[in-house]
Amino acid sequence: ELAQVPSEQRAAWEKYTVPEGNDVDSIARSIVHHTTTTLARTPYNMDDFGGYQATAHSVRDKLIQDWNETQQYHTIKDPKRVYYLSLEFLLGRAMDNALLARGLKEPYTEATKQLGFKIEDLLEEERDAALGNGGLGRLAACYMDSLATLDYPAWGYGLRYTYGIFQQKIVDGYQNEVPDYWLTYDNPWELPRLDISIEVPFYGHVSKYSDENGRTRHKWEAGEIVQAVAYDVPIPGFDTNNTINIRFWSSKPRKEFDLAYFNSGDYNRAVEDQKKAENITSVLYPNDNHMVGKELRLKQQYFWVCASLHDIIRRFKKTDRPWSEFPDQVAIQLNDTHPTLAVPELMRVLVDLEGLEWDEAWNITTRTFGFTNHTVLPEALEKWSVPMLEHLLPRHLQIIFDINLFFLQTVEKTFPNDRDLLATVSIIEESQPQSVRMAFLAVIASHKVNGVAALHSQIIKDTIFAPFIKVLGPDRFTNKTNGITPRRWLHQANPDLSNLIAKKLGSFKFLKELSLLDGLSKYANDEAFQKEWMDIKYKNKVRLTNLIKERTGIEVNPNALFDIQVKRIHEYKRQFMNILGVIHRYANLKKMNAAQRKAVVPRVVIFGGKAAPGYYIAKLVIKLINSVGEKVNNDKDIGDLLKVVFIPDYNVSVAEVIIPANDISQHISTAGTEASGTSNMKFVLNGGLILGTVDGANIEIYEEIGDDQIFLFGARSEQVEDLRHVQRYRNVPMNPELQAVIHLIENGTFGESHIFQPLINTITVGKDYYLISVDFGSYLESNELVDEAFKDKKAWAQKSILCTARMGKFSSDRAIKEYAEDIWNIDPVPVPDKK
Ligand code: F55
Repeated sequence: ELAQVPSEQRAAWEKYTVPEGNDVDSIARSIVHHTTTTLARTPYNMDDFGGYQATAHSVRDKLIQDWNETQQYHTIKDPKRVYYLSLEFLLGRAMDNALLARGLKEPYTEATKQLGFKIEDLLEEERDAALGNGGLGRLAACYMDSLATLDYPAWGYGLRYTYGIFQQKIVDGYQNEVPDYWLTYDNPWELPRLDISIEVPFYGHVSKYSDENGRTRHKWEAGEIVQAVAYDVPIPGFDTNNTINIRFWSSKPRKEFDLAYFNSGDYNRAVEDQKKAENITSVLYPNDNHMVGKELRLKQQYFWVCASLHDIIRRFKKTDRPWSEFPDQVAIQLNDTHPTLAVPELMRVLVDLEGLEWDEAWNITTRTFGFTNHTVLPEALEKWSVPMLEHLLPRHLQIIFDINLFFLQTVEKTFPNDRDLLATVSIIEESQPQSVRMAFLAVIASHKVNGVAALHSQIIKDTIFAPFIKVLGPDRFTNKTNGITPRRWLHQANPDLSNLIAKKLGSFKFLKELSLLDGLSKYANDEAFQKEWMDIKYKNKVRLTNLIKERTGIEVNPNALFDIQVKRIHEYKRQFMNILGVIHRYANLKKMNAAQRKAVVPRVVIFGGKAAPGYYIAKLVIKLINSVGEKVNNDKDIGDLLKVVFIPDYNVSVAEVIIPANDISQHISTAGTEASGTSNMKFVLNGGLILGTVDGANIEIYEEIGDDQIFLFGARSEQVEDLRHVQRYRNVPMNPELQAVIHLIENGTFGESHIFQPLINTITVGKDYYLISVDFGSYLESNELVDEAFKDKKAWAQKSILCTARMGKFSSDRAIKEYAEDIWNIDPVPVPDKK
């Protein structure tokens, strides 16, 4: 279907296809070229930002070439591909990652130096691509890196939000949100594909007709059509040619002028409607683990799913295979329930548009989809109101009801007369109004459903999906423990440590085979190596010290124990318990005499993270942290013994500075609430210990690194239900240390106490849903063990080395291979070198 270059001109194309060199000269030439042409600037009018832009365009050129080769090769080979559908991709910066992936960091460093720049300064000019909330979006980014690096033929599909996650400013201790208008100065990492556009219908009604075989068919006549335009972002594999694609859709008004408005002369109305179309991809919803039932969000989901599915189908159709082979060519992974409308959409395409029988269509659908669940928190489980769905997507609602009907019929056959069972597994919740349980739809339509850590995968089988084990059998459910990419989270974020490891192990192979890190274990006790190791840790702590000074004005001592909790602010993650523990520590210090203080391990407690703009309690936690910091940090009596820091605007690029500087990090969710956690893996990979609960991936990290490297405390997930009951209905006296801490807040030690009353009420007024008062005692004990352990510098260095050495399991490469083999059934397709 591609228009070919006529044979007479082909020689010319070959002749002028001169590959650009990767030597310093060619690179400098391309940077200057982009300066004068792409940017229309001159050497007399350059700054670091211009330097970054020109360099980025030069790197982009290289990625585009690899990307082209990859896509052409895949088109010829036509292997089964995986499509990762995610509403969030939290990619962070691209330039350093691309340079390291392509082995071009050195010549680019030299070339930019010759032009008068420092590469570190240029890298700092790049804005984060922040199209995600937290763990779920960053996981998608790590998975794309692994898919590319392991040579899989894979695509990501997402939305090109005009506004990513908001920027957090701290004003008077409170969080303020500033819109993240990230595309202001153009984005060199995307390729606009204005030729690839898909029409997405909304609203309207469904009509019935008889086809030539007398069969009843359905036709959806849309009331509104919006255009989806593709923007492609290349994802380079590390040390391989494979360069895969994330296709981000942007909504635009339809090219065709709406004749109805034109004819009625209602120009203003026409312009209004065009703006509404662009609105669909305006903004990322800033809630993590919380669903909001807004129509615009539902529109985003269908817009994205419809465009993506039609793109996938268009690619499949190029090879003229029968529909029965669709699942042999296409695997689609649903990243949480957000893309679940892909299920009724695929059914609609197959049954309404392609004329397949329902049963065959359903067979194709279930063989195509896999579904990853990321949470059991009830408020995060997506439910869409039936009337809203009916209005926006009338045909999809009918299909969902049909899927439910046929499913309940099979259940009824195996378990006759069990009305309760039918009601529990029904996709439709009989609420007022009715609603669609998206997770149930995703479970029923997928051949595999996975949780993201061993405990979490067990919990979903025991709780939210328990009845489906009975109905569908146990084989549909599986575990895929999360992973992180060692390229970004070790090599890029902590280059000194990566280099030291390579020196010790003899190569950088560990970056693609992380279990090789195990080779460090035998040096864990080697004093010379310990010194090199801890010198790097110290340097990283100095780097963070500088960032803290720059962003908060607070001066901290890099010799202190750096204790870090950075993640979205949420009650279940219990940052509140952390700051209550800090207050306890402060009160203890105040009571000590000089001799006692001498024995204290100085600690810097570091927080970071965004609260959802509408999450009142989470925002109060931020205020409390800042108020405690204000008091403690300015207490002359305390000095370096305790500092409390809230780093504003936590994001991927800040994480790259924070994580390598950790001595210990906190992952202290109420047992059973944090599905996995992934920052825990990043911290340990960078030689940090963990203070954590027996939750999510902490458990598997413990199994790998051993109990000398991790401080676990608190109630176990099996106990949580009973404990909640006891908290609620029995008159349990509060832990006296916690009582004392609350008293300090209430008596105004940290400023006006009435501000914090609603926060205090969450643990005092008969509920304490997240069991802070239950775990507080063991939390304080574990904190003391941490202090003790840190006093023995040699033992600590050994622990730090063993942490890194034993993290092999948590590479996203391991996770992706498991997905590829157990769920997607896809093979690597290595792209050969250019001739
Ligand atoms: C965003 C929007 C909605 Cl509607 C629901 C959830 C989210 C979201 O951001 N979830 C999220 O980040 N979940 C996290 O996923 C991680 C990757 O699997 C887990 O490690 C983490 O435990 C989980 O909370």
